[in-house]
Amino acid sequence: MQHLRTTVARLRPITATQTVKSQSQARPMAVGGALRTFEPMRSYTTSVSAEPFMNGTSSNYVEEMYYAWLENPRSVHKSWDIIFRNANAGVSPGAAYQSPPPLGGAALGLANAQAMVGAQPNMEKLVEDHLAVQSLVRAYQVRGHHIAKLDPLDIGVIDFDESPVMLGLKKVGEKCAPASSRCWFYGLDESDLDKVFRLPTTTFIGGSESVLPLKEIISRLEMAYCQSIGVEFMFINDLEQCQWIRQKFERPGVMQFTLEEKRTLLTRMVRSTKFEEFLQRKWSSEKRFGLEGCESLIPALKTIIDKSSMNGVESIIMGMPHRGRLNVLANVIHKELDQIFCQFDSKLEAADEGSGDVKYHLGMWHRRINRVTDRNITLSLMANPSHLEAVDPVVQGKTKAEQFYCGDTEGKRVMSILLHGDAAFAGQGVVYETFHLSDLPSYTTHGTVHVVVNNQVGFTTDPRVARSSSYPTDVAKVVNAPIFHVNADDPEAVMYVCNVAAEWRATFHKDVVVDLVCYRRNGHNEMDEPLFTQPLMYKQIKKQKGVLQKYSEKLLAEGAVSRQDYEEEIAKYDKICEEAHARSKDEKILHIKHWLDSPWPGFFNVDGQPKSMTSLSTGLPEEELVHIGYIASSVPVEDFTLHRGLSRILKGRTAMRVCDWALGEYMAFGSLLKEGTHIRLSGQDVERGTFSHRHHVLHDQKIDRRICIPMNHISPNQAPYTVCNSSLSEYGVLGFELGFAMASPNALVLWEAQFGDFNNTAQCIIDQFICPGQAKWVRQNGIVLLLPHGMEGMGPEHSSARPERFLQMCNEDPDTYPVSVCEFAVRQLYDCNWIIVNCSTPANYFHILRRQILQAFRKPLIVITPKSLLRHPEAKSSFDDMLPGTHFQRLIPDSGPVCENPEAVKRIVFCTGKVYYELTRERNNRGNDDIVAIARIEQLSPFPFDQVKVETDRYPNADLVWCQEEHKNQGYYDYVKPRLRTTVDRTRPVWYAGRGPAAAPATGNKAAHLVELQRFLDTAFNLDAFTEQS
Ligand SMILES: Cc1ncc(C[n+]2csc(CCOP(=O)(O)OP(=O)(O)O)c2C)c(N)n1
Ligand SMILES: [Mg+2]
Repeated sequence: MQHLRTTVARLRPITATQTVKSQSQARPMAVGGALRTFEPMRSYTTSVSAEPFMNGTSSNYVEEMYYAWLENPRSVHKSWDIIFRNANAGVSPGAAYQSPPPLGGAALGLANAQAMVGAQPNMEKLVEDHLAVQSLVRAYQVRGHHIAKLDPLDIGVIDFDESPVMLGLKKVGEKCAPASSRCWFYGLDESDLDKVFRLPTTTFIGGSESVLPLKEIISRLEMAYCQSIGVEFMFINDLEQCQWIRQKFERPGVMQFTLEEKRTLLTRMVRSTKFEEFLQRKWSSEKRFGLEGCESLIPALKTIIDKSSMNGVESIIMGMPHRGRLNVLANVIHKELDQIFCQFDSKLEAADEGSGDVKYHLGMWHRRINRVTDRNITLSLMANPSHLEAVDPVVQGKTKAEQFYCGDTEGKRVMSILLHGDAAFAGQGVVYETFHLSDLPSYTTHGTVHVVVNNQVGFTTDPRVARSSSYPTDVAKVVNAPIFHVNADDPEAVMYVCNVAAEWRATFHKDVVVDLVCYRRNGHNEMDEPLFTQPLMYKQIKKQKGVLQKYSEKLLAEGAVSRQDYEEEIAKYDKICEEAHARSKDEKILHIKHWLDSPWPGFFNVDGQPKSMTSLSTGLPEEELVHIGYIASSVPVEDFTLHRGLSRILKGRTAMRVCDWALGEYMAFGSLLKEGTHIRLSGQDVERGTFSHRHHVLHDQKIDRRICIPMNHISPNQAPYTVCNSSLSEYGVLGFELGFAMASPNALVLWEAQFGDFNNTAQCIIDQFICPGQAKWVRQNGIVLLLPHGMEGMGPEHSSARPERFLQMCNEDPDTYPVSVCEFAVRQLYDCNWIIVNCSTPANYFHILRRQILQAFRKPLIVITPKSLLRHPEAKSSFDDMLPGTHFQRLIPDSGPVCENPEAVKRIVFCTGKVYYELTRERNNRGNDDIVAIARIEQLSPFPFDQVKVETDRYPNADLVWCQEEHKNQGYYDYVKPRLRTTVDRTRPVWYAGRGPAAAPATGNKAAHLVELQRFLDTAFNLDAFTEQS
């Protein structure tokens, strides 16, 4: 009794500001198990609303009853039946009430009930008490998790009583409720405990009963909401979903398991626990980020997988951090144990190219039979860097791609599971960015199951200083994901919530979070001393019985397993580990290829090599260019009202045999689509294009949301074109597209930054995945980054894609002239970690996009794209430059008057990108186009040493200048200079014409910008500029 009292006192009603329910929403409700939709709350008429007790607070409750009564008069208590009948019959306000029949007693005859009597004095009390019960039910549903027994250590890092909300309530409570425990906040007291109350339709605790004594109501609510599971869901703004969750946790007897289920659970706990023990025994001084303290993670994941497989899922893509990763690989994905164990042998020789990665970062792909469902299931665990949570959007992108390629438009066959640490889940912004992709049409994966290993510590940091939210999972509320907190020391409760989570995902196709509240038995890794920083917590942990021990004792006591069976199970697994360990000693070579998370069947030859290493023409027949040009300039649907300005733009695309930038891109995309390559272009405002040049999605000016994508009307058998404006995120969206590109080599996946400057908020994806991905994890990736760049007086944040950073991360040696081999250019591409280009013509842009797909291997492609060149009258290409036989030009030499007498040329200015047009304009102004040559390096990385050498040899008397519009410490100078020097064998100096060094990428002052421009152009053409320095 004392316990009940305290509990109820702590569950006082929420304040008005906490009430989130919209009164005007349509209210679907479950009655008799079936879901119905009711009229909006306020739409009922009648005399019922005129009854005196229908004041603000009671009206909700009465309304619910009224609607239930309208559906079925027998579903409400007799007294209410009479009131509603009388009120509906037009009885005057206050006169509809009749004295109620005894609860549970014989029903009052209807005829009897027709006789009306005046309002009784206990009427108000009856309504109040029912209201109080309703509030009580709601309080448990909203805040039962505050007092659930979630923490195995019982150290209570979350103190709800001290949180502002609860303090406020306490004050309210103190005012209303005197210290005496007799008067409870809701106006009920001990004398009410045996009274019977009708249950509101928003609870399922009654099972088949619709009335219960108060005592039983409280006890059942405590069973549902205050044991090992804490359910956070009342913020969800969908009544059907709330009702679904309520019935999952409230129905009496939901938490019962069969003997077989319990034994399977015990076996899984044995494997999870004994795996870590085995590693600890064999390699006690190796870091493995063990799972001790959260061993129930393994049965948790297996339950989610079993249930999802039962619901038709065939492929699951998982992402996870370090904690328990080896255990997941062994016991969930079923990686061969000897392959895991041999990773602990540092003397193993790596058999693959690349630098590899530590064992707890590698990925894995495995198709197997799910033993519970007897169905095939493919599991992949994505390789990831140390950077916590960075893999989240990558997993989502790969999941989306797999769904896309198998036509799974609702996520019924492919799904993702993401694992998180408590500190990282709360702290890393990419978690939020990833959640925000979850319901967007072109990014949704139709629900992810998130599992948090909430060991209540992050490395050495206490949650009380690591986050401002109560739970580490609060971020999930932003997408209305239900959150199931569960004490990980109660494996049955863990299994139950995981089942519900998987069912939730299968039913609503929305995200859901399982928060495994656990502890970390060792330090952050096995070498760390946790007592330095968490002394009290670890004193408690040292006393803590292991979860396997606790659970096995429970099952032994219940008689669910015998001691002999249990011990045999342990011995069996130990033998499996020992045998695998013996086998692992025979491994001499480490094959990182065995750790691939995304196989590309058929793309490489049997030896894993590209099927071709020859360079191909990327040109197109004239008629194809004409056809695509026609599509690009037309609206292929009837009765479509196009914006007049746009009509003009499209018409401009029909100009004779000439492409501007947008049309060059159109030609590349259109032809690849026609050839069967799926294209996905994603990023902020990419549909129109930041600079209003692309217009791949046309909008009907008269009909809301009527759009047309002409690119999808190129040819009947073409591949689909996906062009999608993304959320305003770089980290999340670039990660997503990288994951999409990982799933298949047969798609051109492009991410465009709004301005190249913003790519640095996705730096982690660039640094950790795109640049070194192949070296670390063997898997190639052909993602394309389009980064608008150029110094145009737009200020420091709209000028630079930071090419210097990309260039600095190239794996090429600047000081060694590469050996000349057959197909040198292709070989170079094959060996590089990424390709960086800055095209100066639409034709070259067209070729590089096509080359990206037509070459027989995949490398990330970074394209520094222009802004002003999009409309520059000279930045146009003739169809002649795009016909069969033409290809991407790594370097565009000067083809003007300098060619007539190269010996007379005094200077060769090398440059890249848009500055070429500024240089030629200046040269024309000066009229020295016979003595200064200008060569454009279009492919910066790999550096076209061979072609640069042709140029330097062609002009033997010219001095060499590198000209760039960027500041000296930025742009390309530091990258190009040593390569130019290597090309000429350091026989000639390389001079610099460009802006001086600076901290910011560009000035914010337009006039200063122009002065700077003129100054470096002067230097570039002043033949005496460097005489003093030479
Ligand atoms: C982005 C990032 N910042 C910092 C780190 C360094 N680091 C590694 S583990 C860790 C603590 C993680 O805590 P939590 O997420 O709770 O996982 P746990 O180790 O407790 O399982 C930190 C800070 C990292 N790996 N990634
Ligand atoms: Mg932690």
